[in-house]
Amino acid sequence: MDVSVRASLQLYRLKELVWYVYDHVPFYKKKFDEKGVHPRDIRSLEDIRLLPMTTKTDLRDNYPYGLFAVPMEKIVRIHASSGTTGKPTVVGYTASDIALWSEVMARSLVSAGATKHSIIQNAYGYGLFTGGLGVHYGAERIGATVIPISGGNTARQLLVLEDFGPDIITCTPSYSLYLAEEAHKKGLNLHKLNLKYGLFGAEPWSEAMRDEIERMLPIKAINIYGLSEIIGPGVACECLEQKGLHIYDDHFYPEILNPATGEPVAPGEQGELVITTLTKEGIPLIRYRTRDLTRFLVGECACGRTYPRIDRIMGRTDDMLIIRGVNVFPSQIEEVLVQVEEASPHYVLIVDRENNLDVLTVMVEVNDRVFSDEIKGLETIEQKIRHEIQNVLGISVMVKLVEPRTIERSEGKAKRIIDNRKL
Ligand code: ADP
Ligand code: K
Ligand code: ZN
Repeated sequence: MDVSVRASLQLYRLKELVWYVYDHVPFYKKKFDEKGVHPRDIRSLEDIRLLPMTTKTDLRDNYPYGLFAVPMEKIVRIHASSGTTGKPTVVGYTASDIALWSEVMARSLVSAGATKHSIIQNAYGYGLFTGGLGVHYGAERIGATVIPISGGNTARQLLVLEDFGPDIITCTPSYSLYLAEEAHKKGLNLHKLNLKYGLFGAEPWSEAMRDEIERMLPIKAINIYGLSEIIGPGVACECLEQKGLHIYDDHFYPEILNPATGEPVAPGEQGELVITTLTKEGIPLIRYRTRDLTRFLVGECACGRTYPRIDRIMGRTDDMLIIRGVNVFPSQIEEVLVQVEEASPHYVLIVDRENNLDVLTVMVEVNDRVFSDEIKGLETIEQKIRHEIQNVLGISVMVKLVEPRTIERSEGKAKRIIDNRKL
């Protein structure tokens, strides 16, 4: 679509949207009123800057369904991602939202090389996490064949890779490398397989990592981006040019703002990606702060698509860690620790990548009263903490107890994270 034609479509949709949230979401009516802005004030796309922003905290404060714009009878699906309180952020989809999601995932898959002849090994997790079902519906939408193998079970993944002949694999970038290494160990020649393309996302990765993946696997590695608050995967995706991610701005209107001032950055400069869902029904969001840092890439893409392009996500404005695709905030771990009697709130999170899989180690001081040389006692405490964290986050971690006052104290903001992963 011509950029100027799309601009009129966006404006039309934006106007509809502001009326829709004003009438259907009390939270937004209140926010608009407080800011002194009314739906009729939105006359141009630039007027979007008059609108209030929405944050993850707003979602959490209205947990679980407070920001839904429709009654539950219209919601056909719930997904969720983790949040700092240990409670997840909940999103709901109407039938038309599922159709929209399928559409943008179909676009993503096609731009990554898929056709109706493709066989797609979908190794994203199926469940509350949006990765699995997002790819699944997009693949069905284009008439491709989906193998819904979900995440994990590496031996079976390799068997399917070898025997079912998929030409596309979808998973986190780190898992693709892990699979490649395991295949190598088993003496499986990946270059003899039918694989051609990989669609990777849900965690940050770099050009260096892309080179590594493309060296280990006979594929083009394509970057896909999304977040459950906006829709899930399929907000933006690279094309085969591999020069930035096309963001589907007929549905997800992007702004890149200075996170401190909320003002737009200069063209091509890095800032926080803020997205307005132009067409979503279940939980429409106005100017949602993703906390993901990126920049617009200038110029046209050789593929001919006219969607704007964003650069790969370069970081976050908050301290969220992504461990094997799962979002983890240090505060979630802290909350577990304060409830364990023998643990102190002094801790450091160390993230490593071993065999291409993320390993999170929680190093925590025991409190004065309990430190003993008796290894057995310590092991029990470690196990207890490990178990509790697993319960809250749904991922396994390593726990290492250390003596009181051995973790460095800081005078300012505590340094809680040592991330040794080289992206
Ligand atoms: P989903 O359930 O769609 O993974 P989450 O809310 O769990 O959504 O996680 C979304 C976050 O994951 C994003 O805000 C971003 O930080 C990260 N993410 C997703 N895709 C990518 C990507 N391709 N590159 C870097 N980070 C990504
Ligand atoms: K994620
Ligand atoms: Zn392109």
